[in-house]
Amino acid sequence: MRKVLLLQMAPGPEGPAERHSRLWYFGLTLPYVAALFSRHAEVRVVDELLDPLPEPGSIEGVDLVAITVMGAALPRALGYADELRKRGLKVVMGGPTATAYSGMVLPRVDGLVAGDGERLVDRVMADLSTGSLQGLYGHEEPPLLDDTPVPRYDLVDPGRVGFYWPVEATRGCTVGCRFCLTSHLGARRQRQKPVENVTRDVKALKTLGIHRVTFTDDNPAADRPYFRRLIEALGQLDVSFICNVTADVAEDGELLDRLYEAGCETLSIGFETVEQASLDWVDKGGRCQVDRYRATIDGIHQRGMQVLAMMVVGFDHDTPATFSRILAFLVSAKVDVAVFHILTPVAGTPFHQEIEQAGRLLSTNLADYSAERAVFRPAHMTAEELEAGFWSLYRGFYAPGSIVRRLLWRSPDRHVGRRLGTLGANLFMMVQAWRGRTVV
Ligand code: B12
Repeated sequence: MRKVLLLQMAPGPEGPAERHSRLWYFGLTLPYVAALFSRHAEVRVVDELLDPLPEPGSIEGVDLVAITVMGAALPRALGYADELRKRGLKVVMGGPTATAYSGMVLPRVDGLVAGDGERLVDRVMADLSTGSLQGLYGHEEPPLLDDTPVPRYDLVDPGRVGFYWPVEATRGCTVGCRFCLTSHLGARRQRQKPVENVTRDVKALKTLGIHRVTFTDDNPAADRPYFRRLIEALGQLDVSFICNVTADVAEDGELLDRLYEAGCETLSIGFETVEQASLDWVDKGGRCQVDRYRATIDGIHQRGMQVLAMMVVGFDHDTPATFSRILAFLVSAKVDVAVFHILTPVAGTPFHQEIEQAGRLLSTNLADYSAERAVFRPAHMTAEELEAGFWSLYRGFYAPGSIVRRLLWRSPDRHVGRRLGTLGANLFMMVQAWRGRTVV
């Protein structure tokens, strides 16, 4: 049996990474890619967000090192790959970031898996056994997701992750936000796993004693009939779940009822901004209107679910006043949890092309592309003002007064345990914000 070492790299500059004792929100990539490789090999997994990577010189008895990277992790991943290859180890890399920056990655690995790992991992392993890794592995057409393995959840240490475990139903998004890689890599198409595969994965989690799941899907409701079938099936499984929807979907009262009945605890929504001009620029304005956000949030709360707002700052229509407008809106609407990002021009998106052509890029060092740094020149403020505004917004949202107004000054509901959990999450984020840390 071949042996594969599968690694997830932490973000940041080269050198030792900042590690977490626990990952409160973890992705599906490692357990899922491990399952793809497990069809051919014995797999060992190291997540650098949690544990140090093995010293390149100490790796023995491994046929292939497979690396997944996200965003700002790419420069460190390439440095590590160089060290491994100097010692004769074979390295393949994959994930959306490696795909978007394939020109940078390809010369420094033995194989780059561009796009989905399905089918391509089989080809990599076949070529590995004949000693003929091919460099670039890509799809002519993105594969169907009808034969997906159960993620290797058994490789995850429950003591080192949060309460919500990742599950995936769909891949790709049809909306086409100008800054988002998912839409553009996937050509604004969505592919779906059969609902039975999703329920099978949730049942696998239940056998491990996990009853709370979070969908990694960007937009699982893009195909409404599929989404309804999914919700109905989840409703039979007695689990609680979190999932993304677009703000317009969350205006559908009947759908909200079905979601609540099926066990949905929290809807995560990319509101992005409270400046309608910015939302129009994103290309989301056609379907989402800022003046309807408040009613959308109220509708979700009235049904006993919570709202996680995903916000972005740094649009060309944003000014220094935008930060306080966003904060005032989120606090008055009593949003339960929020995640903030600085707009980041990722290669492969229309936004990146515009910013590059306009000569507005301030940094091309991907280690800065963490969504906490201003890596391009904003239109109506300086880069320093954008970063300062981002931190003031983040700290303001998780300030004690804001937490009290959002979570405690409101009519009690019957989900006492859940409310306490959200309060705990807010207090944790308050500490993180003051320590200057965002990623969970
Ligand atoms: C969960 C998640 C996180 C978690 C990660 C927790 C963890 N590391 O365990 C957190 C919240 C920490 C996070 C942080 C960030 N994230 Co993130 N994240 C996601 C999310 C929602 C799900 C990832 C997932 O589990 N997908 C499901 C798995 C199965 O799919 P997959 O990872 O694509 O893997 C498939 C293929 O890509 C391939 N594959 C992947 N890796 C490998 C490796 C090998 C060897 C092979 C063969 C194949 C392969 O095979 C898989 C099966 O087909 C995605 C969006 C999405 N829907 O994918 C964004 C996403 C990956 N994140 C993104 C970004 C931008 C970030 C941040 C920079 C900004 C931010 N704050 O969100 C930070 C950066 C962190 C860093 N390392 O620098 C972008 C990446 C764009 C880019 N090129 O940079 C995405 C695509 C979101 C988006 N729409 O823009 N994220």
